[in-house]
Amino acid sequence: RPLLKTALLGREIVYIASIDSTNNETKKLAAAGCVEGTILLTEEQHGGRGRLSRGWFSPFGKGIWLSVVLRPRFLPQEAPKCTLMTAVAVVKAIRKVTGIPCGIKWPNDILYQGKKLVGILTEMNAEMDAINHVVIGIGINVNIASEELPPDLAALATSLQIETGQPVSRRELLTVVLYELEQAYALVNTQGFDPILEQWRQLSVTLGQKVDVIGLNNRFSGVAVDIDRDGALLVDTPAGQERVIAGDVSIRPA
Ligand code: BTX
Repeated sequence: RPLLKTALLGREIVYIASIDSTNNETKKLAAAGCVEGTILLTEEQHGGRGRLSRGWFSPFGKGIWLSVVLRPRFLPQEAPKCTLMTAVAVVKAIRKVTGIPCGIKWPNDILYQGKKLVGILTEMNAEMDAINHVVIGIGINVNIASEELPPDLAALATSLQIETGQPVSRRELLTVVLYELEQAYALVNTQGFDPILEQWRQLSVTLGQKVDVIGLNNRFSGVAVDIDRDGALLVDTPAGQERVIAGDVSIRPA
């Protein structure tokens, strides 16, 4: 694999042409003891998943639909920050390969001009105080044409091909994504999450924005001012500062 510039990520590569969800299959591999750094790639998902049982549109040959197995030594409560780490890595990779100045919408989306290019779904398996594995799912819309987007996504989603006006090499982008993710993971392992959180702030499109926060039972508006050390979003509202935890809310520009 001459193109890969990584030592850990991709040392085992599983390729399955068509699958329900790369995260589902990768969780099985991880539970069965696959090595850290195993990746699973597919051409299409017929049950691609987002957060909160939402779907992820994953048409054949048009994207990078990928899951990565990590076995980090940090505490289970730190695992959600793998999403932030991955977002930083993928933004850097897309900027390097395509020049598109995309940014991160807290917590798990990469947008360009308000439209979603990438989704990230981190799932963890832990026992007691130790992580067994983390599966990071990454969906990148690479060569989807605008007329191929389903009507409900037309206003919400975009792809690298739509934005650059030409096809983008999935092979090249994949190698840079894995390289950047390996760098980010190495940084976390040597220096903790603080440097990544700082990079995340620089690449965020959410901070400084007026947002509506929509939870299961509540809803409020405010200005997103920062993320804290746990990756929670801090929102200033007329009633004071709210701390918003990923997983149970959506946010949208107000
Ligand atoms: P999310 O819950 O933040 O976003 C899901 C929402 O995004 C959907 O409800 C829909 O509105 C919109 N959407 C669906 N498909 C697309 C698309 N292709 N492009 C842009 N917007 C879309 C985001 O969840 C996390 C998605 C992770 C996907 C990866 S792919 C590999 C791995 N396997 C798997 O099943 N999921 C992950």
